[in-house]
Amino acid sequence: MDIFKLPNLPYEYNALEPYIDEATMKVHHDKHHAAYVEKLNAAIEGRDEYAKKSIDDILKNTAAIDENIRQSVINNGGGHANHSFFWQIMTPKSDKSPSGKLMDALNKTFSSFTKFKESFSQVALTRFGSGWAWLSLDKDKLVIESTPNQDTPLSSGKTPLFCLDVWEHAYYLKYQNRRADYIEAFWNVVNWKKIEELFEKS
Ligand code: MN3
Repeated sequence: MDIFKLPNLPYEYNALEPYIDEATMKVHHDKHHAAYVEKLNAAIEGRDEYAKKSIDDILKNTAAIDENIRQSVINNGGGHANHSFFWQIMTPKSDKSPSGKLMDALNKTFSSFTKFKESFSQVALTRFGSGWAWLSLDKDKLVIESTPNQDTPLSSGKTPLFCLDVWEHAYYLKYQNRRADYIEAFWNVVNWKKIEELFEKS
């Protein structure tokens, strides 16, 4: 039996047009994300102890994963966790900027929302090869970082608030090699309401 399941997108495939196109969303969710789930399930097959935890909880303590499947769980479990999270922090009804406590904290940490966007975009742009850009909480501090492959800030004890997939599969159909244009477009579909919720909960 499959322990982990591919979640549905919280909106239609074409909902993020024109910023993120329908064809990309289809292949990204139905093929790439689905493959991570399938390979994760294959890696943990017959190991019931992995059914008792969420994928996020498993990735918070990678040292506890059986050594012979550890890298597969980090890669494919990370792929499942990261994409599940990524779909949630986007919306066709973006407010374009946060408000309340999150806006205050971003202003305080990065001196302005514009500066925060610049720093995050720069980190996303300069991630070499495949990976992710993140805004996370490290204890009480907001931090921007990038991770290679499907690594997650959960594994270094942080709480992710927001992320951007910068693997080529996330943008190549529409933007080809223009990662900067994809990053610029992404700011139009950020689900700040969801991110504020996560921030206030943590
Ligand atoms: Mn991806």
